[in-house]
Amino acid sequence: MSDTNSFVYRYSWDKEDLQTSPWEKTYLRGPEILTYLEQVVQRHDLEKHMTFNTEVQSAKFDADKDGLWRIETDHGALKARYFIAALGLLTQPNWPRINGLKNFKGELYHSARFPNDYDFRNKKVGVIGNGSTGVQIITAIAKDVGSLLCFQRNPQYTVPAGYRDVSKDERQRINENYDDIWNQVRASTTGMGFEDSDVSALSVSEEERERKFEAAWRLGNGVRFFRWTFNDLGTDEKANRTACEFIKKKISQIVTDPEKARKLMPRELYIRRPLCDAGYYEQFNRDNVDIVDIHGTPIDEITGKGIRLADGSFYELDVIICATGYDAVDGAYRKIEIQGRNGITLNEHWKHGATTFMGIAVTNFPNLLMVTGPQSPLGNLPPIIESYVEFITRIILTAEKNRRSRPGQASGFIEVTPEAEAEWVNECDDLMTKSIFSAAKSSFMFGRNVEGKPDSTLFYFGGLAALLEKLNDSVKSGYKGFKPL
Ligand code: NA7
Repeated sequence: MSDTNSFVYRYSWDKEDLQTSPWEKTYLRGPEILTYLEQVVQRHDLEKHMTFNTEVQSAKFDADKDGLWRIETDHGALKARYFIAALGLLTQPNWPRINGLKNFKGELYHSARFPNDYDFRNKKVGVIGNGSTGVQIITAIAKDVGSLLCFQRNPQYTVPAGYRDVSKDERQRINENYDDIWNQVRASTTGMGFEDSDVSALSVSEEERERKFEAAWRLGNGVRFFRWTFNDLGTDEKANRTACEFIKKKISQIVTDPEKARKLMPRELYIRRPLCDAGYYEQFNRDNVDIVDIHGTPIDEITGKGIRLADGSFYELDVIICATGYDAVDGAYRKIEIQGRNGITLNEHWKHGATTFMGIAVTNFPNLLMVTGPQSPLGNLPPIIESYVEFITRIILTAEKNRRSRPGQASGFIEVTPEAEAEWVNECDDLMTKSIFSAAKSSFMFGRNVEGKPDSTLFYFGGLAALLEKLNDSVKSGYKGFKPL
């Protein structure tokens, strides 16, 4: 389930579709999102532009011959002037590196490749991981499994999602105010359809703080809990701790077994991607659900029959689900051999961490344009994607116009300057330093969840509104940051 309100988890440019599509709940589930996308494709006759089941293996820029990209796929090669990569932030599964994983004789799944049909009734199921996905999976399957063991390294904070029906009145109000809603989305940090607070958690009384947190808890949504309540949970440790204490109190109120409650108590600050759920903590009141704390006692080995911890304890299982996340952000780019000027590869350019200019372009990779590449904002992706697509469309149209007006001359490229990229990287680092997120030890926001990956700032913490301003400034100034087109 997406945790963006369903009325803004969609493209903004088809108003008729916005007003007539049959969304009934506050959030969309996976199959509904797929149906929506299929309908967009049908409605706008897009399938003729698409080729499925084709994997790009390499893309090489040929500066010497014709300045085109040569793209090799498992179904043959092609040439292109512009290489637009929209590979997704969360597409490359991160399998845990655990001895013997492949030896497991039962059912083994990764959450990113989950089967459509499964039957876990009467089975002993183990889930490794308790981020957004682990929390959702545990909540969804707990009631339908024989037993469920949650192998948990770092418990996280999660709040109710607020999944419920959208009333007729609400729907009407939304339909009547679409323009204002999207204007607000584009003027906000996360683009999720709610206002950010401008009040410090430390500027109000304890009672007022409780009241606000309680209101957010009832309303639902993790990101709203984090940003709509107070403006400094992400920047001030003391403010952040007030939210931690509120959620911890909820955990001890909800979870009846004190030992389970103790294991579920987060030890870190509230500095990961804010989670929400449809009754996660409640699941631990079931007799068939328990936590295996693997923080001090990591998994040593997976055998044919189950999971063995470093202290020798063994858990027999029929099913293991790895909800262990993604080689996020740059993972999918790194899998393709992408080669720019002078034979330099993207992996070489990103030796110390993935860097870009505004999440779009990389020095020495002319005409490679990324949609939500590394160092783009965190938040509601549809409006972020739209912002990039609009910018990329404009810059290509300008580049093409210029190219056609100079026949016979060497054509210009869309190519970012090293200075602009360095400036963007500094800004991303600077914003990250001002936040308290960087203390999260294994967060995918810095590539720390994948062994051997460089530790670097993979997101732009400035938000959607700031990105849009920068994109618009660049357009207005004749594409500041890029070499003359
Ligand atoms: P996340 O947020 O990266 O969470 C991965 C979870 O898996 C997290 O609890 C990790 O524990 C755990 N993990 C990863 N590797 C291991 C090993 N080797 N052993 C034990 N536990 C492990 O991925 P999600 O899929 O939940 O969410 C990613 C995004 O997808 C999310 O933000 C949404 O936007 C959609 P750790 O915390 O590192 O101790």
